[in-house]
Amino acid sequence: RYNREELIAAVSAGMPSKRWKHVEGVMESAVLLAERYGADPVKADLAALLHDLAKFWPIEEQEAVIRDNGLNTELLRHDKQLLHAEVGAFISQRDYGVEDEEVLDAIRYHTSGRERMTLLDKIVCLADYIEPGREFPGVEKIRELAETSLEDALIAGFDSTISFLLEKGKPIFPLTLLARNDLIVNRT
Ligand code: DGI
Ligand code: FE
Ligand code: FE
Ligand code: FE
Repeated sequence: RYNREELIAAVSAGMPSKRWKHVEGVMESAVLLAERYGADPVKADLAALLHDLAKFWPIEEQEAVIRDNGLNTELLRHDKQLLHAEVGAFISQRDYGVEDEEVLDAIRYHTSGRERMTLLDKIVCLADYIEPGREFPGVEKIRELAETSLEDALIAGFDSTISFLLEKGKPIFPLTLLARNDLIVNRT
């Protein structure tokens, strides 16, 4: 079992310092959101710490982890940017001993989202959009929404990703559409 300090050392060693800064920002934002919306801040911190651990692995290695361990091979036919989330969840369990399914799912779905996202899924996914170092058109509006509605902010986040993909003529992973639809339909 790794303690937090050891996880920080291991994860930060596996990525450029700029990406590590992003991870620190996601931890900070995820803990704030957990406190604001009644999730466990310790779980939010752990999921945030691990969420991008595989982001800078060579794509072939990410593909190999998915192929060799019976993970979701559907991902292999989609954008390579989606792989690191599935790989991150698997490595968190196998190599870092994380057994908490809530934490593993929050890592696994932090990029794509999914239908019926848990509170922790939403928090990690949103923190990834709004951490202090993030700069993209519309991020300020998403930060503002995050003050009052986790769901509205996350919908705005998915909207911005989907618009970006449309503009680039790229395919959209079905789970992202399902996640957005589900949040809208169940909006209170
Ligand atoms: O790993 P990060 O850069 O912190 O953020 P992320 O894990 O949310 O990855 C987002 C990237 O994934 C972004 O550049 C868009 C790309 N992407 C490609 N296809 C899809 C997608 N993101 C979503 N949500 N859905 C897609 O279909
Ligand atoms: Fe990511
Ligand atoms: Fe994301
Ligand atoms: Fe991230």
